[in-house]
Amino acid sequence: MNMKFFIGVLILSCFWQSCTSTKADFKSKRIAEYTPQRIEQIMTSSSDAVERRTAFRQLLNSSKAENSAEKYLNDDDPIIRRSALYYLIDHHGEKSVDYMISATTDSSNLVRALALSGLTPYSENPSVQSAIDSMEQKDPDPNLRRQAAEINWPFKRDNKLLRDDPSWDYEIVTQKSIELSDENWRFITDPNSNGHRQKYFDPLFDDSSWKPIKVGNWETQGWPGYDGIAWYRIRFNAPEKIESNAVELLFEGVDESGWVWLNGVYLGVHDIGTAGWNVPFRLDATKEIKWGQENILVVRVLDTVEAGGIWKPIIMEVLK
Ligand SMILES: [Ca+2]
Repeated sequence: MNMKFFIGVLILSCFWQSCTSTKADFKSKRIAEYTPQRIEQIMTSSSDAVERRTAFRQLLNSSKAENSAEKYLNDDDPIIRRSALYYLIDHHGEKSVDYMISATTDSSNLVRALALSGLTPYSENPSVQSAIDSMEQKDPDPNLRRQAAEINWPFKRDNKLLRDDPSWDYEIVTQKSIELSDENWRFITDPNSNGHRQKYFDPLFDDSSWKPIKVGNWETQGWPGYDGIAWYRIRFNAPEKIESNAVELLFEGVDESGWVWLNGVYLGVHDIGTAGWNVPFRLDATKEIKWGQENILVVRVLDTVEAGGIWKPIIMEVLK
C-alpha cells in the first residue's frame, strides 16, 4: 500500500518535471530577439521555416509592420501568409476586405479558413457575398464549403412538435385534416441558390412570372433533367379558428430536401440527403397559421438525383 503510494508519487513528480522542463524549453525558444538587420536577413535568405516565422512575428511588432504585412501576403510559407492576413484583419477590419477576398483562393486551407471567418461579418457586401458563394461552390476543402454554406444560410429554427414535448401528458387527437390543393402552385428554378436573398419566401414577393405546377415531380411538368434548387409558392385559405393545441403541416413527400416558410416565417427544414425523397415530415405552424384568412406557404426544394419536387400531398392538421 505504502509502496504503491510511493511509486505513484514518483511517477507523478517525473511527469510534472517533464512537463515543466518542456515548458521551459518552449519559453527559451520563444524569447529569441533579432535585430532589425537580422530580421531582414532571415526573411530574405533563411531556409529555416520556424526561424522565418519567428522573425516575421517580430517584424509585425515593429514600426515596419504595415508594409511588411502587405508584402508578405504572397510569401511562399502559408503560415507567414496567414500571420500577415491576420495582422491586416486585426488592424483594419472592413478595410482589409479586399485582402481577405484575394485570400479566399489561396492554395492553403489555413489561409482560406482565416479569410472566410474574417469575411463573415461583412457578408452583406456584394463582393464579399460573391467570394463566399464561390467558396461554397468551389472550395477544395469540404469543411470550408460547408462553413461558407452556413454563412450564406441565415435561417435557423429548431421546430418542435407537440408530440415531442416531454411535458405534454395528453393524448394527441387530430381534429381536422385539410389537404392543400394539388394545383395552384407557382414554381421557379433557382440554379444559383439566390432565391432566399431575393426573398422568395416573403408573402409580398411578386410570383406572377413564376410557372404553374402541380404536386408531382417537376421533370414531367416541363423541367426534364433539372437537378438543383427550386421554389414553390401556394396560397390557401385556413378555416375559421378551431380550438386546438397545435397546428402542423404534414409533408408526405418532398424529393429530396425542403425548407419551409409560412406567411413569411421560417418553419424549418427536412434535409436528410437523398434518402429524404420518400420520408414524410411535419413542421409545427401553431403560431404562424392565419385562421379564416389566406395563408402563403413557400417551399424551397433541393433535388440532387433523379426525380425532384413536391410529389405527395401537404396536409394541414389541427391537433387537440
Ligand atoms: Ca431525387
